[in-house]
Amino acid sequence: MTNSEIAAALDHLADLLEYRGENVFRVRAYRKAARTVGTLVESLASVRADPQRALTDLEGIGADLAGKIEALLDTGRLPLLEELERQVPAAVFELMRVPGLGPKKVKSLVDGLGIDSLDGLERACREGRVRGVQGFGAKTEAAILDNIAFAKSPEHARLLWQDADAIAAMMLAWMRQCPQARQVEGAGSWRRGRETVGDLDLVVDSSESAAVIDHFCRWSEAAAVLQRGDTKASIRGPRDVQIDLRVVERDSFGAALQYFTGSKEHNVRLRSRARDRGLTINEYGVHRLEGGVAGDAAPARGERLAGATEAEVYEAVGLPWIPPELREGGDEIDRASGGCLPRLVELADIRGDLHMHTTATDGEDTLGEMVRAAAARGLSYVAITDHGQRVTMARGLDRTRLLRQWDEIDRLNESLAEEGRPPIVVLKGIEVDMLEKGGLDLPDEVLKRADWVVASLHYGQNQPRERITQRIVEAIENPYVSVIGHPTGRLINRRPPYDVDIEAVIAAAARTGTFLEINANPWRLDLDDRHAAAAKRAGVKVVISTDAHSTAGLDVMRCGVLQARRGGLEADDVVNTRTLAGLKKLLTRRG
Ligand code: DGT
Ligand code: CA
Ligand code: CA
Ligand code: ZN
Repeated sequence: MTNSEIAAALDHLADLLEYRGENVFRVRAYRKAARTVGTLVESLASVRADPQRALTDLEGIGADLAGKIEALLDTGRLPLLEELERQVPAAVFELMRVPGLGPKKVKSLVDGLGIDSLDGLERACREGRVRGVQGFGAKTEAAILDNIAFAKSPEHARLLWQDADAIAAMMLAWMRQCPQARQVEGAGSWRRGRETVGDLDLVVDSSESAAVIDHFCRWSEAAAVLQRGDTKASIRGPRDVQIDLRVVERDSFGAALQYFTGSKEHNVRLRSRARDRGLTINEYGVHRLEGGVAGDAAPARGERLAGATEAEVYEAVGLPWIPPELREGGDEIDRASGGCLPRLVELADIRGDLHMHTTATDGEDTLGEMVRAAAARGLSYVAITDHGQRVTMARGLDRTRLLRQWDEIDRLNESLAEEGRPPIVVLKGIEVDMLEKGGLDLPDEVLKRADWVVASLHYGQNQPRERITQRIVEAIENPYVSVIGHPTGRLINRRPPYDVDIEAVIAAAARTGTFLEINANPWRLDLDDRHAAAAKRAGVKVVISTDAHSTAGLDVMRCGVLQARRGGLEADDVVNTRTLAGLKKLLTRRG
């Protein structure tokens, strides 16, 4: 069994246990294990076969789960799962995949309407039968229809960038071990930092393409060789992702890297610019067009001008090198040509992280562990922003517990200042919830004592556009709110954004000096690149935050930085590139 099959089995087990109302911690343990297995790059079989390692070394895999995984590896079967499958209707699994349909709702639909498939549910919604079930209404019915359409769209089968990146890193390391490969680079949407990746593309510089292709196809994690030619090959890698390889000679490497990085739209525009200058550009290089310019039927290829590096390819058509994150076929060629390319923000510019959770609410690690992990990552300040009391599922903080946490932060800051130079400073924060009826879940007289307030909308996401927009604008206008967290609420591949007038949100943020978040969680990346660019145009400053729920969660900052770069953001546009003193100055300007 492959990792994805085992992850699916564990997820399925969690679904069935949840449907039967079993212990939530047990359900959560299976889900966590499914996530670990599903995002693991090497195969479980090879971890198990390695005498130096054990399945229980993997995060969230204890002895019981390791036993289940071994059973799956050995027999492809899991008795507990088979037993549960006999007891629970088959459609439950499919129905629980619809965003917003938890096990309780699915149970009501199955018991109430005898729904036995996704198509059956779609039909029942269209016929208006779902609104008659206890706990459902016309609005929920419409939302279910939207979400079925969303879940069915093929666009949502793409890998998250972070998951593709784990595979790309391993593949690149393998190919760099190939003695015949002089240069190895990843291209395509992975290199452009798109939020999801369809397949991985790889360009290798070598004069011995047969040896390079042999090496590529011999990769231990290749599940199958899909196609094999003289200078190109494709394999199916971990998590079923396709990997395309192209081998070129040294003097074409830059041209091939440029071509296979794309995007298609960017390349089309670049080609047309080349034609206008009597040049032709393809994956082998930039050449002069002999005796002709644009419009000629078949001009011959003349003198070669560039190809070894990307920089010289762009230079040959009169442009500076354009960062891959900007190559989406928007206005980047005009901006490059006018000398107006932004100096994009970099991970190294980031000095602080202003959104994270601890065990006080739904985080996995304590305040002290989170802060030390942030310091170890070189950050000079963090804000602790556990949930406010509305988020009952996460044991959100009421006033008393919050004030107690802030005392704990005072003591921590004192002991950190004694230990370290330069110390990391911990800001007293909170992630308040925008209530369904308007207002926030903690009073202003508490918020005004915070150093940093994130306001987010987690409940009532199906409300109409005006209502959602109004709730967010109201939060923006609260003088104690520093930033709006994940402003559209979308979860990539899982849940569409709530219906919000993002332009009105950006305008209100500009008017009041409130910041907007780029949530760096790879499922969120919210604001996205376009919204981030719009925020910049309106003069709104952006905060890139991890929203970490564990120390490992602090590492997603780079995903948020990538999204900011795609939006054309510079260090100055991003609040948490400031020193702590600079951040405080920005905040007082708001007050
Ligand atoms: P993906 O894989 O769907 O996430 O997106 P990409 O951008 O990686 O697309 P992919 O893998 O089909 O192709 C990689 C790059 O190769 C693409 O961005 C541009 C270039 N390319 C591929 N096919 C064509 C084509 O027919 N015309 C042009 N101009 N470029 C192409
Ligand atoms: Ca690709
Ligand atoms: Ca491809
Ligand atoms: Zn959060």
